[in-house]
Amino acid sequence: AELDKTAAVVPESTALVPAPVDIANKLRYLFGRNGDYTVADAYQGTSWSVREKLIDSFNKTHEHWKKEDPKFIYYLSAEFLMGRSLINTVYNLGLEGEYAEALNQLGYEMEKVADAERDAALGNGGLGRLAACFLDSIATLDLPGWGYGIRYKYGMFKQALKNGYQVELPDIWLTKGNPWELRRDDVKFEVGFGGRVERRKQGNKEVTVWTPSEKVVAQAYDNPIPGFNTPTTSNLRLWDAVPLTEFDLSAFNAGDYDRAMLERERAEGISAVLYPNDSTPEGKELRLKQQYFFVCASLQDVLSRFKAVHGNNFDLLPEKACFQLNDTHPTIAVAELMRLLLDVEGLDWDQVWTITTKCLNYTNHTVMPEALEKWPVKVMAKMLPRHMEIIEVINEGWTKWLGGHLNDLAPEERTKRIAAMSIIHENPWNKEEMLVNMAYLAVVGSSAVNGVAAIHSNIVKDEIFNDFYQIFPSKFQNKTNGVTPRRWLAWCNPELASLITGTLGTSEWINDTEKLAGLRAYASDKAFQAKWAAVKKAKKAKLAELIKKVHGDEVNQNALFDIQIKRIHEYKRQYLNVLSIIWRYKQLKKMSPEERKKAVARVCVIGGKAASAYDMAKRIIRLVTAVGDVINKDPETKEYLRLYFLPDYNVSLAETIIPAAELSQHISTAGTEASGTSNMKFQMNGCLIIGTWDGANIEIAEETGIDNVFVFGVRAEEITQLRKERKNFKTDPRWDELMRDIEGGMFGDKDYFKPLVDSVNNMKVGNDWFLLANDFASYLKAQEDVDACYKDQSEWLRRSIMYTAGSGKFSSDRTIREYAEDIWHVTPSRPTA
Ligand code: NTF
Repeated sequence: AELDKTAAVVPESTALVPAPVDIANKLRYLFGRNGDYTVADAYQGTSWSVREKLIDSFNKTHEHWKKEDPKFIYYLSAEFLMGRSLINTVYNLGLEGEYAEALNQLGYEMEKVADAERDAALGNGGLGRLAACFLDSIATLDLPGWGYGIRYKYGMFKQALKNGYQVELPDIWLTKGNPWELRRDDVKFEVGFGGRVERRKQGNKEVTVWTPSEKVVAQAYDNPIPGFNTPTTSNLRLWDAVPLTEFDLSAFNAGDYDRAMLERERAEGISAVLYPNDSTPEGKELRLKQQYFFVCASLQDVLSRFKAVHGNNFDLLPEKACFQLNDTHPTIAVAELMRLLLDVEGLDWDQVWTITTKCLNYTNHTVMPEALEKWPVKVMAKMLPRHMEIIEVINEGWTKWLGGHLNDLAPEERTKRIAAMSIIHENPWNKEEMLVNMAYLAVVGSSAVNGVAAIHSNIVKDEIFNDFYQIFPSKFQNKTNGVTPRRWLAWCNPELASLITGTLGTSEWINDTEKLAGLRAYASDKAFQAKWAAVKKAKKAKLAELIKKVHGDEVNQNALFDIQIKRIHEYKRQYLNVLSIIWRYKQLKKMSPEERKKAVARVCVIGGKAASAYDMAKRIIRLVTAVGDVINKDPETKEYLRLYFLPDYNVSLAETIIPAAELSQHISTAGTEASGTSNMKFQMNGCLIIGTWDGANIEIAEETGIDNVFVFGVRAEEITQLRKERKNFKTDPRWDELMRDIEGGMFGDKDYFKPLVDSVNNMKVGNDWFLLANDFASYLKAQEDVDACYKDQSEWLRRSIMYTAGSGKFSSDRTIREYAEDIWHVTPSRPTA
């Protein structure tokens, strides 16, 4: 075996080959092309060339970290919504000049070439994109840290429209290979499921042996993550599920070819698809399998590296590694880390519990009660029998401890409280069934628990986990979300970035967004406003081009571009937006041509995917397209109002839409949107916000100046009472009129829209859970304020500049610094360039 290893000095990399030659070489030797390149070829050649620089930086960083052995943060997440990599990599590595020039020599433009890349869409929405922004900041801040997740073969479905209805198509994103990943054939771990658990005597010790009935292999793929303005390149390690043996040989020899192939399919099925649900978990067994699969492989991987350096000194583990659980999806890590240290390493329960709780932390991302994951005990006991045992023992200890801790409560009260806080509890809808509450397991098993915006963290403390908060107040924290200013301002809006850099006299704001505050001094400067407006105009022209491409329509580029892009969800209230658009349309229809000329023209864009099984959300999409069909064709009004649904909203589409937006809508029922992060991206790009007093909108308003934001609607504290008083609520006559219009078939599809009307209009039976009717009047008023402000372009531009100037807080660098200091206790470790 020794002979396999070379002792030779490895020569330095090929970094000195000029980029155009290198691109041509890649095309020649990887793809067999010699001239006559297509844009897609240019993308491939460029990416495979850039990849090598990326790997050089990746290797240097990891050699450095290996030598230094710093504490690492591991971000465990079922989703990473990375989007495209070429532009981000080239810019983060500072190679943009070199590669733009190289492509020019070959006859191509960087932007067009970059457009040939497919999005890596291994996430649903906010939670997955946040994870991607966090990786960018972790690398940029030189923090030793990796992401861990699943390499789904099919990411988020592609959304198409057929006659105005959503249809879902598979996202086959890997067909042309993926230059941004590196398969690690030497990094594989077995992951077991099912089977039985036995106690065996080993000397005078009793040991527990789990013999799974099914095993698969987790194969590692590394996705290097370049930091900006630093030599650090960190890593996102994704696991692919493959069969244990290439074929089940015994079955194959016995002539049972079908069974051998089934084995393969069963294994590959684990990492095949991303569940396309946002905010509501899918209680499918395969989902639990996916969760355990990536958690088990990731923990084994970390422990094996730890052991290679520190042997069995596991008390040191919390000083070398910590794990952030991105929502409850990776919560099985509590039981898995226990199992590995107890059964595989042979440590004692108390020691293992201390280590485990020191290493883990949990972030909650939603208050939707239906989103808190609960697995039937039966399912878990069958798939993960040893973990179920461990969770039972944890829960016994926990409830017993609670009994002692709560001994000043009256006995009845105490029993009730303990039952309410038990990790394992009855299903309230089916008394026969017991459930494992994954959020409670995460809270009990973690050192820190955090929400993602100030208001949300308060709801976490005061409502959803209040019982736990009373016992462990210091466990609960807030970490307001952020977004990377690289992708979401500097790279997606280079025109604005260069205006900012020119004005501030430095590009340091890209690493230190607080410097954007320097723009406040120019907010009322007419000459600066004119330059600011020119950038917005250019970006609007690009979006207009896209609308033309998708819908075939020319739009009025002087109109206000009014945008709502996010997952379609009742709590996000796209429906309320549509109602106000219909109202606007009806007002325009009543006006004389002269009056219309004075109205503010709007181009409204709505985009977002509906979970495939979310019927109401799909009806909302159809309502958008149906209303658009009527409005966009109306010769009287079409100069003044348009409504377009842009299909297949994803990261790269957001990169085109956000810089062009003038008004963006964040209108969730107060108390329902944990944070929102696109609001931060819009803010950075100088887009005004109309929104409720919810999620991060509140903090954005604080930073921007509350008078610069169009705030409307009831407050979170009022919601419970308003829901109780639902039956007595008197709707606005304008609302009633709109309900009659939709019900009466003004937009066709009467029957299809009936459930939508009923869902908000039948107050008698306690409908309209998200209180659209309550906020309707104040929303229309806020929209009038928007129009009035837009008529005063200088005031509008002043506000727009104030938004960007106030966005400093919402860089994910700030968020990650807070995690690093308050929760992870990891410090920067930068390799030399
Ligand atoms: C989302 N949660 C929230 O709905 C957003 O408000 C928030 O900005 C992001 O998380 C990121 O924190 C989810 O996607 C999930 F899955 F938890 F419902």
